[in-house]
Amino acid sequence: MSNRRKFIKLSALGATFLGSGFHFENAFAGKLGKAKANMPVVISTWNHGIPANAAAWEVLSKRGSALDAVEAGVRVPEADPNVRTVGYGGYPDREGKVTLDACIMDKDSNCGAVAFLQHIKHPISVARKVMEDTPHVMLVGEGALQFALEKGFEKENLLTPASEKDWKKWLKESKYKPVINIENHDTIGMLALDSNGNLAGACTTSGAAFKMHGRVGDSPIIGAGLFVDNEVGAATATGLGEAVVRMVGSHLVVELMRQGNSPEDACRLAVERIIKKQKDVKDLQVGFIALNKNGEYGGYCIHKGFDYAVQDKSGGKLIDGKSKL
Ligand code: SD4
Repeated sequence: MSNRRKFIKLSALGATFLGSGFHFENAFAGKLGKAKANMPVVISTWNHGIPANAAAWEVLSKRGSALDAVEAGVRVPEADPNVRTVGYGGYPDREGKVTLDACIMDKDSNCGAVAFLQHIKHPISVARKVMEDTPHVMLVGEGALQFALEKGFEKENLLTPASEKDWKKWLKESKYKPVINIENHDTIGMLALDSNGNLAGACTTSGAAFKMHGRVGDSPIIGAGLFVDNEVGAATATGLGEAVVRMVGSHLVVELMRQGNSPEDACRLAVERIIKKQKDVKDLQVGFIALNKNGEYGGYCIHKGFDYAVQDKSGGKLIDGKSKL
């Protein structure tokens, strides 16, 4: 986490506006319809978003699509064994099995997801295949694996020695208690606006560390871990998935933007809704990031310590998410 601090931290209000304008038939449009859009732009959760955004930017800066950008972007932490909460090298469940969740959504509200998928390093690319090559939205477990193998993905062991060691250490006490802002809640959720003004998003995770075998969080659930509405904006979530699913968090954030709220306000209102409905948020962390059609972005979380990465024409930066508590 310490290298997060090495990056420039700026307020989300510092988003600049470049390029052409948009018009929308909703409160959001009323407020921002004539503003000039900041595009392309990509944002993603946590400091592993910095290299992920750089990969996405490779696509966006060549006028590539937001969809291609978010897939390319999140594949970076998926393949990195040092990112212990996404893809290869992710913490296993209580049985020592690495089970992955991911989803992707495009400008036309097409979406695809996989959950409880084992042995495949890039669940986001399988999710995209579900979206593009099947009539379904979500495949899980054995079925998702079978589908991935049919599509040519390679079966691999995703449990690295480091994660196995930590699991064995955990086994000694076998306590499952969600802990705030340590490496067991570091999903990558990524949102992009491309140079054609189109939005897409991707979300991928190994889920809560040492979770029950078979547990699925918010990250592969469209509306919870990720939501994109190309008329308005996009949002994605990180933190304790159960709390996000209960509020259908990312969909809520997008609807709050539709009502005219800025991305940061929409994230804050969604966080406040979660806090209101939970009895005790002492050990509960949830963070949202959001990007609207004008390229404005923001984030908000329950407890301090959540940050998100942004890349646009002005360069890359890491922003401290504002927090309620
Ligand atoms: C989950 N939301 O499985 C995921 C974990 C997470 O940052 O966000 N980590 O509940």
